[in-house]
Amino acid sequence: MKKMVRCFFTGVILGVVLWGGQSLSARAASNAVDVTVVVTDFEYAPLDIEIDQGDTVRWENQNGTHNVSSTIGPESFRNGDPAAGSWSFEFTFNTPGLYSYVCETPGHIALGMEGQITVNPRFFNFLPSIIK
Ligand SMILES: [Cu+2]
Repeated sequence: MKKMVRCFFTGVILGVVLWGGQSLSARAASNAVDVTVVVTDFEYAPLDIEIDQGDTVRWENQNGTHNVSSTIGPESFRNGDPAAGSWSFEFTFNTPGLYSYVCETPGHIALGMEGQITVNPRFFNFLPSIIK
């Protein structure tokens, strides 16, 4: 009986892991934009965002000379030197954690161009739906 219970739980855990992995790879394949951040003089809107592991963020410059360059976080990203015009940049966050990024145009950090992204692990997101 003890062995059967252990076997059952091993099955449940294996199922959860396989399900999570499948959902992650399915999302990566679709590569859809989950959050769009508008870049203007002198802000990222929204400034602080919370997303799930595997989500893609898109930055769209609408006004001024700016860029996107990570300063803190498990993965780094940078779209190049600050530029004017209607550029856009996409990054997919596959590693959970807290990220910070800035605009490297001199003086823009002091004007508020420092954004934060919280990436939640996908496993913990669908765990409550199993318990329900
Ligand atoms: Cu800027």
